[in-house]
Amino acid sequence: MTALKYTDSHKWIKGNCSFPIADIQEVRTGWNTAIFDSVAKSSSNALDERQCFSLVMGNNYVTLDLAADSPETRDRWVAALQTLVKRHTSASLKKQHYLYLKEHFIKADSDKNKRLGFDEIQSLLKQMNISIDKKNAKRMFERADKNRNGNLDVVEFVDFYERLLVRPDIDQIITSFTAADDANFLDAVDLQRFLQQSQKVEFSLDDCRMLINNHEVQPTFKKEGFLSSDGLSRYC
Ligand SMILES: [Ca+2]
Ligand SMILES: [Ca+2]
Repeated sequence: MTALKYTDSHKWIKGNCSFPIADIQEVRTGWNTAIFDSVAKSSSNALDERQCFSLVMGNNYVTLDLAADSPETRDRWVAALQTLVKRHTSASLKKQHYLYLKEHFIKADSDKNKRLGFDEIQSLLKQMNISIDKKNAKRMFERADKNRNGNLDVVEFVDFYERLLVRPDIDQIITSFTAADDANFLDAVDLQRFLQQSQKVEFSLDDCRMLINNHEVQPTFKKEGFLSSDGLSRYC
């Protein structure tokens, strides 16, 4: 699913009634927007806050404020929408991750032959602050070189990079503590829960956000406040 389309007979949503999932920044329950704030202050208000929720949309954070016909229906809508948004975010981040690696690939291709030889890979690993001894790097390079032409194309390089950073323990932490289905990152709340339950240390959410900011290396993840397996392995 890529968009929501409003098809009810009520007319109080004017104009466009179709919204890309990608535009939803946040799903809020209750009265937590300017519109609902004015509803809360109105003496003629007949709405029940438990039935209300809002979608915060786009870069301008415009809100779409909605009321379901019961609190149970509201909760089902909110749970489903939050799952959709997290899944979309996860897919989008995977794409961004590929583009991030492709950008490194292009920069590392010093002779511009659209392939990386072992020397170019070694320079790139140094530039990316990934420490691995030459023998292991060579072994992994050869394993990634599927067509055995002595170079890595971009697909082989992505495979090489991901194998390089594979840490089953890190993947297990992310699978166990992420709140989103099949997500490949922890947000600050997930990280706080991991630190409390597994490391027995108490960090505030602000501390967790700072920790993510300090350890995440992928710009898109950092901007979203997410810690990838790459970032977590630099912390653990
Ligand atoms: Ca090259
Ligand atoms: Ca190759």
